[in-house]
Amino acid sequence: MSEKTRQFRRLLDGDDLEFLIDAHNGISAKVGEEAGFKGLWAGGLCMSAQYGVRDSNEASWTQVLEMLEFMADATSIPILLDGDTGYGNFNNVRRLVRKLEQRDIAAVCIEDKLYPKTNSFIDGNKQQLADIDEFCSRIKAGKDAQSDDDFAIITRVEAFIAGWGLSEALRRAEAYREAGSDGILIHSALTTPSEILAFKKEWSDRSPVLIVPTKYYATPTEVFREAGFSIVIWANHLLRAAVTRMQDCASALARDQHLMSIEDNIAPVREIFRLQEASELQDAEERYLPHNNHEAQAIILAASRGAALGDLTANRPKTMVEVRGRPLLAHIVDAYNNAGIRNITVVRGYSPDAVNLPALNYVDNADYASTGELLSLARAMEASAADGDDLYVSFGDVIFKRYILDIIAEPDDDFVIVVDTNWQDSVNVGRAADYVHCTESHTRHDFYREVYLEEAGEQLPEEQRHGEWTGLLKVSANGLPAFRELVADLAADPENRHAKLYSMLNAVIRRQHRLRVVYTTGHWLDVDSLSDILVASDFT
Ligand code: SPV
Ligand code: MG
Repeated sequence: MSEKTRQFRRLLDGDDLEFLIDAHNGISAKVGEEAGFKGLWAGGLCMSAQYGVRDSNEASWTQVLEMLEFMADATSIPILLDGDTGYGNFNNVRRLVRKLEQRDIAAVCIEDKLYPKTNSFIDGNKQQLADIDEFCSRIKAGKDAQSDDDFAIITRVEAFIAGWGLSEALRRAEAYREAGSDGILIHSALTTPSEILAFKKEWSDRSPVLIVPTKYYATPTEVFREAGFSIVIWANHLLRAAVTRMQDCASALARDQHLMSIEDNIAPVREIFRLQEASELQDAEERYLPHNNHEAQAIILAASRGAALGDLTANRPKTMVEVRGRPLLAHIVDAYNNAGIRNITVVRGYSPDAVNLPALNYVDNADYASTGELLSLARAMEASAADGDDLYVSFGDVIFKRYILDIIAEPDDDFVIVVDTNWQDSVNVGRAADYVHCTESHTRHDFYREVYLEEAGEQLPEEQRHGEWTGLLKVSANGLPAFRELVADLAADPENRHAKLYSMLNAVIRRQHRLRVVYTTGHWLDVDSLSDILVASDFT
């Protein structure tokens, strides 16, 4: 016996008004379940529409079955299939029921029309109803075919749709009930619930009654509850929502020919991975595949207080100042985590006990007040895990969007930095910045050309500036041993006690390594002042 058939029975026979939402493929089924629905309606309209065909049995019943299998596998709640007319006569219905049970579908609804059917909202009153006795033979054959007692066959009365009145609807519903139907779906194309309410009043509780309020959508749900209906089916709303969003997205892309206008308004790729349960596969790979112990790591330099923030940093360093209710550091960690980087080392200095987010490695630079960023990096490199995969370095007061990590991850050079083309901003607000001079400036047309660093410095003359370094550096697994050695050598030189991090970039070049530059414009924020905190609150 299937748990899903029992779940559906509880919805159908229980005292409360219950709701099903349309699902038409695996991902919409999952979205419906996650929203809290206790059951799904695999409607003919939406199932056919997702295949791009009409709701007129243009998709074969086995094509419907194939999609149902994905939907059932993706979810743990019952699915009521809109089985149209049963795809033929009694013989087709009994085969359908057996195949549905094999795929863990909890129930099917068949309507009293002829194959091939037409959607009820298209010329309803031209539609021909099935002969009552012939339709009852479909119900009986279906009930006899089911092997699970809890599998339910709902019968849909189309009398109102076809222009018949209440007495024909009741006569048919009663015949179907006697033939073994487990519930009646009474359908109406009016904009008011008058027909279905009149039916329910007369039908009373002879068997559960289901409704599809697509046309009488303005009716308060309380009316359905008070009338004693069993199940309300929101029959096409996920599909319609998806179509609207897809149309918006497609026309924006066709118009702008650029992804930036839509990227932040659509589900991130990682949300798709989550819905697909990609992490389950990663765990399985851990269990079944030979191990590769290497994992990208990040170092966040967060030792300084950030005195410019005044009282805000009296008891905590700048990296713990809150933006949108969470410390800056948490936003930075999120960005790394979302890129799959979990091995993160944070260098603490000022008020180290206040830097206490979970799942991070900490290294303390007790001399933070009398040493520079380079020394903090050296401490972290001494303490951090062995070589083997890429290393990312960034500052504890620089937040960045996913985009920044995407563009720095791409090149397979040993050393890569992200540079903002808009260096003038730092001059306008009088903020210290690490300027860079590169082999080429950024141009929109040739943005994919390979550009390398030539020099970095706070005092770089204006005419030589191609951008501002964001503080983000990636060192490849291949470049890491040389980088380790270089940082250790620099740190050992007393001259470098106060050195800023950009001096390390110049040292990389002096040792004849190529340092690749990828340009961005925006998508990151260096939080130095109170006004930066305000800007950061809008930074999504
Ligand atoms: C469906 O969702 O496919 C239905 C309901 O059968 S309706 O489109 O209202 O006929
Ligand atoms: Mg239908």
